[in-house]
Amino acid sequence: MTTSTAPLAARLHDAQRNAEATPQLPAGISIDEAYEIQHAVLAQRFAAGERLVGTKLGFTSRAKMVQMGVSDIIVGQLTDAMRVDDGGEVRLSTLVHPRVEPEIVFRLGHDVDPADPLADIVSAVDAVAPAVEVIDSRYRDFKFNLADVIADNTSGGLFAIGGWLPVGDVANRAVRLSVNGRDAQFGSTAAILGHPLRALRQLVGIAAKQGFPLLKGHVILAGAATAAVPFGPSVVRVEVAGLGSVTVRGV
Ligand code: OOG
Repeated sequence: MTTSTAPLAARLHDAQRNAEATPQLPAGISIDEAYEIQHAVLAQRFAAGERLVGTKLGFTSRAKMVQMGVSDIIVGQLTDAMRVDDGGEVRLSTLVHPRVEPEIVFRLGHDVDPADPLADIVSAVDAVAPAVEVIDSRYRDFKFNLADVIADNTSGGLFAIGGWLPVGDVANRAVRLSVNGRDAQFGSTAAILGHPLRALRQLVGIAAKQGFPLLKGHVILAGAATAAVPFGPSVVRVEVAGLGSVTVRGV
């Protein structure tokens, strides 16, 4: 990379803090360099007192790949400051151009060592819940390439989690996202790589390569099952058949 990581990370961090869009990164940044920038962005949040609470996968469904024109699985980081209570409010002015997505989320009951070739992340999961993710690209017009979006913490914004349940069959559950009571997106957990547990297995490899810890209590967003929809002042509800629902209100 010709440009050093630090100024790019500072620019992305400021864009997030000030809710102001920023231009895409210079061309030619590799995927490894993009994860380095992401780590540098998150380091600024950790220095400000935030805590890592999990990871999020992106582009695990065709609907998302097609919507954004990116077709590789990506991983971002979740901090405690990104968590919104179920039923809680999201101040839209703190975000650039937020969108919402329906997801399911897994919780780790014990640490997983991503470097261990025998690591079994599926058996480490102790609970599952419906989730709503508020994504927010820091790039103008929500336009980015693969390296840009990785560097920008994979458009990570905020997330809310519904009630935790023991992991049963999550293979083919209907997923519904509604806005002010009107249906906005329908899908199935099968849209997530054919089976959402596949997303977890993919995560281990990326975590090993890019230095993401997978720790007891961490939550893992498996990636949206449908395309995202713009988030304006409204009540957004995600329902996953058999898993219940979760709601956030944009104000
Ligand atoms: C990138 C984040 C994608 C997902 O669930 O696929 C993502 C974006 O679309 O801005 O979170």
